[in-house]
Amino acid sequence: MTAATAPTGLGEAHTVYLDHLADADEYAATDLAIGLLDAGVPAERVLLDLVAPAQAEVGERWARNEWSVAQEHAATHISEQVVAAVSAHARPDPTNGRVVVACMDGEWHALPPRLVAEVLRLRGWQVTFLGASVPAAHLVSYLHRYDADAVALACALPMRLPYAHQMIEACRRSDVPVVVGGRGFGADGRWARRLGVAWAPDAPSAAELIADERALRRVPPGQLAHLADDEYASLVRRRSELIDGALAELRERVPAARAYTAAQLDATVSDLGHIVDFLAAAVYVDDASMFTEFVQWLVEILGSRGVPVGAIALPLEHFGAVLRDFPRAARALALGRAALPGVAR
Ligand code: B12
Repeated sequence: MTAATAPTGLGEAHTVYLDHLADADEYAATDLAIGLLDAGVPAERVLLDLVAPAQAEVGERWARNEWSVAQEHAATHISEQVVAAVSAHARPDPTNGRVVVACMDGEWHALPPRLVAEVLRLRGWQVTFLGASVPAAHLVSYLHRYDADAVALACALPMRLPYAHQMIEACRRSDVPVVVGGRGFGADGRWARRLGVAWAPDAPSAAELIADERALRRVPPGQLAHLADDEYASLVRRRSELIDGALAELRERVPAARAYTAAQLDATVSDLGHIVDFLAAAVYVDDASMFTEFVQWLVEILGSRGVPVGAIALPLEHFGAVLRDFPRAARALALGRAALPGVAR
């Protein structure tokens, strides 16, 4: 791209940036971002109004099966490089305290909290970014060593919330205030409220919260009394048995499933695992809407890959029958089945 044609406004830049991601053109994407900085666009805007929405669009293209996993990986790698280039270009002087930003254990979506980390840095915080999947014990010992004023924890997948809760509690026990964020807590943060932890919808709100320690610590307690009924713990204990049972029934009722290749079998086991994990997480926060939202998402993902709705209906029916004595799981499964297209309500 020549200087004369380089976009200097974010609106126009968005489309061009996505084209660079589609072409896997790392240099062009980086030049575009740095060009915007040179044209006077603040670094925070480049991160949040260019890179972040482009990544969301990458996700939509993957979900619609327009982009392969390889194309998504290439695009994400480039966005990570762009974030690094923008931060290196800005290099703000730290004037505030120390913040650690990390992904929950088992969470591989490191780019969203990386954007949060860079925005905090731009706003004067001394930030250590620990990246993807940090084990709770290691995080806690790091917080002590680093003498952190706050920790920001990311969770992109609702099914990881039970683990997220363990990590939040571990940080709390070491008396470091916690703020959480990411799609995993629900678009309105309702599952963060359920866990009793401060939540920020985006990086600027996270920065404001962290600057106000009293607000960060003044959070209503979680509402998790229902966990006493042991339903969540039993579901977790029975995870493998549930997956094996659903797979056996699928093979019995759908002849084609008996001829699955190893890769198809792997994908099916992984999908069944996701169903059980989302169900367990919905039971953990006692909110069936988490499960119905997941079912609607799964219908779209599998539908765009030519997988019929029956492939979801069957395991939901199976789990419904096996878990009939689990009232909260059974309710979520019934609502999940009702959310399937073509199912009479
Ligand atoms: C890139 C990507 C990946 C990469 C991540 C690599 C990396 N380095 O980050 C990889 C390949 C690892 C991946 C894996 C998976 N992914 Co993925 N992924 C994405 C994608 C396309 C982009 C993520 C991103 O950068 N988003 C941009 C950020 C900026 O958006 P954001 O989350 O809204 O962030 C803002 C706020 O939420 C908030 N925020 C975010 N984090 C935090 C943290 C804190 C502390 C705070 C305060 C605020 C905050 O601030 C941000 C900026 O304002 C998303 C699509 C999407 N819409 O996000 C899917 C997406 C999140 N992935 C999805 C899925 C399903 C998966 C997999 C399960 C796929 C699979 N079958 O294996 C695995 C799970 C891996 C795991 N265990 O973590 C789904 C989740 C759907 C659901 N129902 O939950 C999505 C939504 C794709 C889709 N459209 O369906 N993924």
